[in-house]
Amino acid sequence: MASRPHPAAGYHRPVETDSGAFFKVAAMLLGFAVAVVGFIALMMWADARDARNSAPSADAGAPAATENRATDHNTALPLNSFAGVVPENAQALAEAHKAYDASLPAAAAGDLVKVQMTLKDMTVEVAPGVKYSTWSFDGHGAPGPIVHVREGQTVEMTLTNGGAIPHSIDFHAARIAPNVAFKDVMPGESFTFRFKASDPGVYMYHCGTKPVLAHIANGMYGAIVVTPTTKPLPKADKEYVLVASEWYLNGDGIKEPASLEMNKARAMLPDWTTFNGYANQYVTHPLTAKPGETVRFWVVAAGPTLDTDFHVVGTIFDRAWPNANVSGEPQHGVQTVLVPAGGGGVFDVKIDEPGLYPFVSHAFAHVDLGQVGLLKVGNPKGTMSH
Ligand SMILES: [Cu+2]
Repeated sequence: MASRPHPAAGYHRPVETDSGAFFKVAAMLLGFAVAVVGFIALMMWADARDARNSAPSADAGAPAATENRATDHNTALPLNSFAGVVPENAQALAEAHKAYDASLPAAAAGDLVKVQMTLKDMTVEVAPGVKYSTWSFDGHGAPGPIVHVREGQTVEMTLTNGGAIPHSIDFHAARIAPNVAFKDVMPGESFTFRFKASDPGVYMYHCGTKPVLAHIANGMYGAIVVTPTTKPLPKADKEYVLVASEWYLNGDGIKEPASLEMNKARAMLPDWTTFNGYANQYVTHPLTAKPGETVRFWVVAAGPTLDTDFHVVGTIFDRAWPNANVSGEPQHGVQTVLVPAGGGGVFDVKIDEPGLYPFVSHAFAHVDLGQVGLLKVGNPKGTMSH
């Protein structure tokens, strides 16, 4: 094994010896340096501690401020989870719930499409019997209304702030100076801006007021579909819009409405994840298609933070436009496609065999938390076992 020394061994050996001595000295110096740095750090820590301890006496009138500083970014576990906590009559409540209409509305005619939304603080249900105090676009809850325009149309957006604090609207479909168009609108005021919908696809819109995490987590998001006209898509028989999002609750929301638990939002520990704002709503109220029809899903992941791995159980996407890049060529025969937070995707399925086909985020914690629905093809017998 060691029969033949490496040709360079004779050359390297003395160098190694020298470097060994060098490293010994270097290690000693380094050890000394670490000790000095450690000592300095200790002194700085002691100074900081003294400063903190003397702070209450310095601004005795505002002890709350000191407290807030200490807890501002505290995402320490455990955070109380209300995932899956529903009242006993949850099934009856789920059946009574009016599902968000996922059907893509017709695009408006003409060159100019006027869109008006009035922001409103309102209580919605995010799961059966689970109430949440949202800041909502247009008083419909979350997500906001589906906006549908054709490529080349100009959108005139008028935002009226009927809420209690400043809000704004950021359209991902727009190429526009955000400091001008997406500016904060004060309570009671309105603001109008225009943009040309030149880039087809499905895009998120959302409130962009700081902290954006809180405004999106509180329900301020929706989808705009820009149907391509330069290079039209293949015909679809049914078109549905799904906005995926997650909810972070400070209570179970059953006796009284929950509101945002910011620490959970920062820690990315949702209580519920949903399509169109309500857990499992299309399990109880499935989307429908006839056998052999082409169904198109326009999907947006609103987050505020988590992605959606879109998949339809029991079939394969005949066409998928990742990132909603409908100007490009679709992928064929793919199973699961990432829809990133703040992004979109367009998916065609053509299912011949009647049945119940779940659509999910295949990151399965999402399914457990409510991001699952059914596509009911034809009139199948029986119910979904999972
Ligand atoms: Cu807002």
